[in-house]
Amino acid sequence: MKFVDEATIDIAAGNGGAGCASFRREKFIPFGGPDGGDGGRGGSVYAVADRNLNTLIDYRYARRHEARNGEAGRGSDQFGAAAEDIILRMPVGTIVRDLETDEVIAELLEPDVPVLLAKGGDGGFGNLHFKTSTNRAPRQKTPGWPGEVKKVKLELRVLADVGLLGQPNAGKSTLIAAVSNARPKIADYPFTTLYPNLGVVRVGPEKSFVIADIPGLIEGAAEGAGLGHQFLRHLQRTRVLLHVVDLAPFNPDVDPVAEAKAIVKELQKYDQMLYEKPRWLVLNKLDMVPAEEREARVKDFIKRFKWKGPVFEISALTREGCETLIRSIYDHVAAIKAPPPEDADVRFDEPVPEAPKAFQETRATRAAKAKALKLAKEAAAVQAEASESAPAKPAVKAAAAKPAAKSGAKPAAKPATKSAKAKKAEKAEKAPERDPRFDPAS
Ligand SMILES: Nc1nc2c(ncn2[C@@H]2O[C@H](COP(=O)(O)OP(=O)(O)OP(=O)(O)O)[C@@H](O)[C@H]2O)c(=O)[nH]1
Ligand SMILES: [Mg+2]
Repeated sequence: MKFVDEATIDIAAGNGGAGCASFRREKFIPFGGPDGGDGGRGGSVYAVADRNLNTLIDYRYARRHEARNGEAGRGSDQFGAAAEDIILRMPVGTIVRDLETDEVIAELLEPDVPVLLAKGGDGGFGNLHFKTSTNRAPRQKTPGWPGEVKKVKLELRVLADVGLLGQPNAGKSTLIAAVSNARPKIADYPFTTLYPNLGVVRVGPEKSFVIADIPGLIEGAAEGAGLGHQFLRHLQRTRVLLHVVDLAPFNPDVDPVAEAKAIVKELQKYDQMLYEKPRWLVLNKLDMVPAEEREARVKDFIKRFKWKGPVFEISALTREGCETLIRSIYDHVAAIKAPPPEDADVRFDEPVPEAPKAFQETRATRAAKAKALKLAKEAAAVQAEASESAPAKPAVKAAAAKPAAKSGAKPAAKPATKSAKAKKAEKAEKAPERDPRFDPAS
């Protein structure tokens, strides 16, 4: 099936049905009252990601998707039926954008989760809705609300953990075929791969990651050379990029360093974020390099390419070095995917809540406290003097002195309670006298 990763479609949700104004008319039932029902809701448009789809080709052919309108209300208390919603199935990883505002409406990352794209209009109200005790024969009704109409752009960005990047013929498809279950076309001419291929790499039981092979990139791709650079969008969701370099080019005049630099330049031209993504260097076709030359050639490449990141030396054909590569990738991807450590129990390290404003110490209360303390000290000193002259009942006197000092120091506390009492009394006075008619005694 043809791979299509972009499409523009029109979607239209259904309008709500109109409300109805009608009255009950029956023999021997005069003034039957209003009985016009509400209109039904219009159908909405939903999008849902489907694991079994991998292209947007369907939306190149069917470009308009409309939900039906809600039914109008009728007499005899009949409400209109709501219209059915329509569900558009798209590949996982599709981004739905409003074409006019360029706003992202939905990103379909989870399969089988419906996302609303356009809401159907609500139904109008029938006159049944407007009846009140004072208006028993309402003639009002409202039309249904219109459904949302949008022009949307669908863009597919495949969901993969690892992306392969490199010149045509670098051996990207050979690598993905060697390590994953994908079986892309492999041939010794450039641009064999025309659309992204996904493969699942199984590292162990329950341990796997997804790898994406995309078409080769060449210098000038930003200007449309080769297959252009639009398919680089499929690398945007990956967590690490593998820059595959052919270290034994068929044409001896070709310099792998210059080619690798050109790729990096194109990457930066396409998207700065993609350029800054973790990138690992994978030097391929080492089986073509004599064993004694390998080390020197790899060193020379790294030096001239000014590379400081991780380097892997492999041969996709003989699968030499592939095991180390996929284990490193798995460790990297698993570390990123690992859920963050669970938060410690908040009950034990929650900050102590601040005292409410009413209980916070004000300058006045602090001054009052200090005054009380001073008075208490003075009383204690007097007490001590008295006990020196006559040591009878010292504790009782001190106890008597303290409350006196305190009450003297906090003059604000008593009026406050008093005022509350006074308020209560006032309220009691103000309360209207009970109606004697309702008094059970009378
Ligand atoms: N000797 C040798 N040949 C390889 C190796 N890897 C790939 N090749 C050959 O290189 C040629 C191109 O390989 P592909 O995997 O199609 O390259 P590609 O990067 O996918 O190329 P495009 O899809 O055109 O971008 C094929 O003939 C492969 O057999 C390797 O490690 N050693
Ligand atoms: Mg290929």
